[in-house]
Amino acid sequence: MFGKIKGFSIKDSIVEIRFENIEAKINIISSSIVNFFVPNFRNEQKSKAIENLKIEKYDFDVIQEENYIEISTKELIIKIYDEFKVDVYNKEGKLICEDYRGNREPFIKNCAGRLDIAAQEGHKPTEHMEYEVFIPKKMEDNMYFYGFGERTGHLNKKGCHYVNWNTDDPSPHGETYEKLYKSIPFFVTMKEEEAFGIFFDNTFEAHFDLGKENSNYYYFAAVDGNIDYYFMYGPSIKEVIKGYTYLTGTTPLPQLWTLGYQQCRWAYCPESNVMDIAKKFREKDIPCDTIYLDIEYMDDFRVFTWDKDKFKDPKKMINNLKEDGFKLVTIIDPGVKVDKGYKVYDEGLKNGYFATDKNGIVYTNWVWPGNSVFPDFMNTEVRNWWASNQRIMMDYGVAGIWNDMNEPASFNGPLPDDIKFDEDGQIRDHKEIHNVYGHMMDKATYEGIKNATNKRPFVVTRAAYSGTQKYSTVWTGDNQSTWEHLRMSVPMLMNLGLSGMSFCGTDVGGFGYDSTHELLSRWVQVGAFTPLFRNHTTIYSRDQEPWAFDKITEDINRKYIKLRYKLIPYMYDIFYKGEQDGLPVMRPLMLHYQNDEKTYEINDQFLFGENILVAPVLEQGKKARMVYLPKGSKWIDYWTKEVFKGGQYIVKETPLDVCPIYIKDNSIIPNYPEMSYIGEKEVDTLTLDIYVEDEGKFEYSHYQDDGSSFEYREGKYNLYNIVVENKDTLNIEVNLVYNGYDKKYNKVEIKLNGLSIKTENIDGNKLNLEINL
Ligand code: MIG
Repeated sequence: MFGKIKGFSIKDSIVEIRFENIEAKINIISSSIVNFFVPNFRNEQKSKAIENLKIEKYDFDVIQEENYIEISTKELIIKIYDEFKVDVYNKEGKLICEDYRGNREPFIKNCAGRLDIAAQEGHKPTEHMEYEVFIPKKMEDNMYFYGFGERTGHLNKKGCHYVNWNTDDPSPHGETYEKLYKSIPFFVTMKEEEAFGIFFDNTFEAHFDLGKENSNYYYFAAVDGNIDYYFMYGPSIKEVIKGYTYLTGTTPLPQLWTLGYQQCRWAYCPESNVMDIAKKFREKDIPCDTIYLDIEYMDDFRVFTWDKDKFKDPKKMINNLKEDGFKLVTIIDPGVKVDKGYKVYDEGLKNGYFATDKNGIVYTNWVWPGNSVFPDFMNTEVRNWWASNQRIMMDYGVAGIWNDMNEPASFNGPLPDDIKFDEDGQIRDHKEIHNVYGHMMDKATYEGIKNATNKRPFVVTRAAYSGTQKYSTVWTGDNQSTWEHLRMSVPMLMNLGLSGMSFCGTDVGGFGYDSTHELLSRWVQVGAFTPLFRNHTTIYSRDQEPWAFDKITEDINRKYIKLRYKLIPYMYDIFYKGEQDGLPVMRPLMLHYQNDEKTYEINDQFLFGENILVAPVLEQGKKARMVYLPKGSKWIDYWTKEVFKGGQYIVKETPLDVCPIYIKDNSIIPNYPEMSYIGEKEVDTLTLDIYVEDEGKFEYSHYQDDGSSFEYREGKYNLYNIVVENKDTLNIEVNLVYNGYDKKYNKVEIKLNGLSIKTENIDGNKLNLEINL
């Protein structure tokens, strides 16, 4: 297809390589991030995921050898051969990513000698799909694959095949599912501590085959579009994630209240039901910040309206909720009801804001409001209009918007490939924009809320593409109240986190089917550590609020929801750092222990930030579980304070109210006092829970701001540096090292291993506390 190399030229950061038949552009974004672009579909390179890409300096060399062109940066050597074959070496000259040069050899299905019958039934003896874009890389032994956004199955994706085509499939998502609601064309490959990432920025139906077709190669491919992919080097996975989020954006710091517990169901309705739920939380002393309204609050599912029979005075209701410390989040679907006289429909129709068929006639399909039309979110004017509609909800006092059905989902068969969208003057087919439809809706929603409130928008979305993390929190759609789905939620959320989606969660308790006392008890133990902590269930399922079962379940819910609130300042610190380095809240162990092979495939444990290891129970009736403690550190059992050496498997007994939690030795964890919701109490004491076993010195940086506005971006925040040195004396120093926000802590309280202390009662040790606020 490409032919032989003819020559090259350099323009700023781009090396243009002329092949016989086509030109390729290699953009050296940094010493470790390189974009490979071939305009085989369209000349323009217009990413939906990457906005405002900055290339700071051009620092690379290019030479032409006899049969290849070599580009070298400080970290990489890239060799480009005829037919656009690419090999990447690290600076020590080790080949780290090699193009596969052999033929495609799909796996064979035996078909038991029934070839003719098999063919009649639609089975092909070989599994083989043709693509317009097809990039195969050589598979090696001991390769691990992570990322790919929201996927069922396990942490390591080797041997699997996945498809990017945003899909709302209401049946129970099994391990074999190749596609779900989100399409994140990004993955990390690791071999012997050496990791790199690939971001394949193609919005068409894309495929990732990790050695399923043939164990000699893995590939990424798409049914159409350009060759457009980014290679980002590690060698640490952390660096890869940093590179990926440098391109597509990091998760911005959320409002503090969004980190509290959230209660949802399809659907709290009417108003009295909502108020009862709110009251119950306070009566039962179970912290909660947020209640959701699902589709039933709308007037016959017309978006941006209220059913005034069921909700007489939404503003008043929301105010009453506010007085009790609750925020309200409402659902919004993209489908606009076809209905003359309904403002949103009329406006959109008049201005040509809806997608059309190939003849220019407004396209309709069936969703919740019945016959509906689909806003053309590819168009800036339409996005601005949708953004301005957010104000309707914000004026009622709604605190956040939950975008559902934005794959887009449809009940009357899928949207045809050739439905037309107008990307600011350029017509695009549904086939091209399907996977970014939700992304663009989220972008509009984010902008609208930002304009209306000037606060950090809280948007929750079901569909997403790479880069959606800049605009929205994600949840994993319609899971089921089954142990299988609890088990899968852990690797699923870890891979979402590695894919830039730090603010993510699943429906705690499970959405479809009926939860049980034990399942909810275990699920809330995971939920307490997932960034988005929301209990949600479907319309005809059994109730699953924290009190919906027996007293034991209620007590367990209270215990873990309270633990969550205690850890919010620690989580907020992770979010603050994550906005800079792209690292997620919920992390697979290998992210921090890449030199410990035993961590590479741990599916049922995770790190909450760097310092807290969680090993939840994910099976019914399990009274004990094995826990792996990574090497290089000691670990302290959060409940018993027992100290363990790292690099070993231990067995932890797990009665129903115990989720195994281990704190890394040399940790400093800021805590909140008990509260029923964020903002209930002014927190003027900085409480630091310190874990220290051995002699040594360690530090921690703690962040503080107003918890809601964008002023932190203008420097209105505080940073505290905490230094602990344990020798003959335990020295703890707390220093305000950046002073930009006027509300500060005026006291420091120290806990050791979770226990409040006074300076005089530490056994045999002296505590020297120096505080400079
Ligand atoms: O077709 O709004 O995933 O959370 O409760 C179902 C009703 C539509 C799907 C969402 C779910 C929500 C439900 N929605």
